[in-house]
Amino acid sequence: MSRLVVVSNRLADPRKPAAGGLAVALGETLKSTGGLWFGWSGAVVKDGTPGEGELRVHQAGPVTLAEIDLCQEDHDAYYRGYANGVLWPVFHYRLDLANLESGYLSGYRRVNHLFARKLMPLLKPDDLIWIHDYHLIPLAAELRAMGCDNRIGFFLHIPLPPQQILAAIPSHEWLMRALFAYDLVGFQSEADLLNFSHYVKAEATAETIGAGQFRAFNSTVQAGAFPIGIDVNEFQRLGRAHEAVDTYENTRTEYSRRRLLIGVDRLDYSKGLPQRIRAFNELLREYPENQHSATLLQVASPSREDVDAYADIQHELESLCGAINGNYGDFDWMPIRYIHRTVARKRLPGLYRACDVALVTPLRDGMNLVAKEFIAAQDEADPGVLVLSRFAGAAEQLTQALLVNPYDIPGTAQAIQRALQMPLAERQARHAALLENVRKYDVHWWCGQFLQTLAAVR
Ligand code: GDG
Repeated sequence: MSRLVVVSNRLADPRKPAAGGLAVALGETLKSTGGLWFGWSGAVVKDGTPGEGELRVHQAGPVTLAEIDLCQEDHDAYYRGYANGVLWPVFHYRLDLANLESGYLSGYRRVNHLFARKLMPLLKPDDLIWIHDYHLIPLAAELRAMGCDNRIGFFLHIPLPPQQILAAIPSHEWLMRALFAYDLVGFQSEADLLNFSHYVKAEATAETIGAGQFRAFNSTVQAGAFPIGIDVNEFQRLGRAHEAVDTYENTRTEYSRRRLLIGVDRLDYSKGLPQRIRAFNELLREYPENQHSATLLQVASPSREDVDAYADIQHELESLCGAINGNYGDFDWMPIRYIHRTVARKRLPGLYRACDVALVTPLRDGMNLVAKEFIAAQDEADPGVLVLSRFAGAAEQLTQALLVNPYDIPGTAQAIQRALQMPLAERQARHAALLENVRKYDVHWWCGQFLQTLAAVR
């Protein structure tokens, strides 16, 4: 079995309890193959030289961790500027928020070149290389230019937008051509794969030469949909531990007479938070029996606060929540508990289980793992209901959820009302089907499927 080499923007130590399902799943495969994980350390060196960074290699059991520091200028251009100021908004269909006139592209290329330069000497001829996400799209092309002939796979964790949106990026052709340096490119959903297919056929006159195989730019790439999952067993184990049980009990005691709704998101404009809050407002207005009864617990964990669009969404959300609490709240009831903090991962399953309804209503999302975590955390005898945006990748799989259009505020409010009133038998039937799907297509399935496909291409 070949050694696995994982490359991601941010290095995660698979041994740390804070690591999510992805780090755990990749960690297991890395362990079994004595693998290497390469990525940015998270450290920004104030007066470092652009295109340079110190590499530190250390052993974590059988896994080798190789981490590199970035200087301020590189970090600003590559991470904050291009990856999160251009690619993230455009890939989430938000041209209005993209900083397309910026000169960040050179920094993005410089850091990908730096990653390749530092990774290259660590590689062995048989290694299977798996590169993750939009920060590192040109990495394989950089490695190829240095003579790397290994099998290289790429997985895009975020959506791929339609051709007409992608084409607004001034260097879109360069970016998409870079995908053809990979042997395998994986997307979250069939919709993303279809967008890829349309783009390469229209912009690069690509030919399809077999199932999921595209030929363009004198190269052939295999492309496929590999919907990511969670580690269901690990999450359910977490749910049985005392931190989660305490959270469950304390939440139920605190809100004993209330119906509870939950939202857990990074504070990001792609997550549809203002629309969700407005739908909750509409619920209270249109179905007043929910006043003094329903409470929305919204966790919005701080994210990318140095990018302007993120500060704007934070202010919008604070003002919306404040207005609703002011208009409807009473001395003994507040409609929204808005928590702008990161909640400990150990508490999440208990929180999910204590709630009657989950609101997972992104405007666009590659997959959305919160939807899957909520399903995994429910009490099968008395499960909660998932209200899910049709624009989350997860909607292709979780068809037994109540699917909503998050832009349709009255429609979303109506679905929330239906969720709150759903009879036990229907809740059980929907949840059983959802859990079966979440269990079958878990993170180990995803990892195995991708790596098997990668090992078999060429
Ligand atoms: C990207 C894609 C795709 C959130 N708040 C807290 C917290 N979280 C955890 C959740 C979940 C994870 O963060 C969020 O995952 P999502 O999938 O919802 O979203 P992104 O962060 O945007 O991830 C996404 C994913 O990559 C994987 O491919 O599904 O579409 O955008 O696990 O539980 N965790 C803790 N406290 C919080 O306050 N501990």
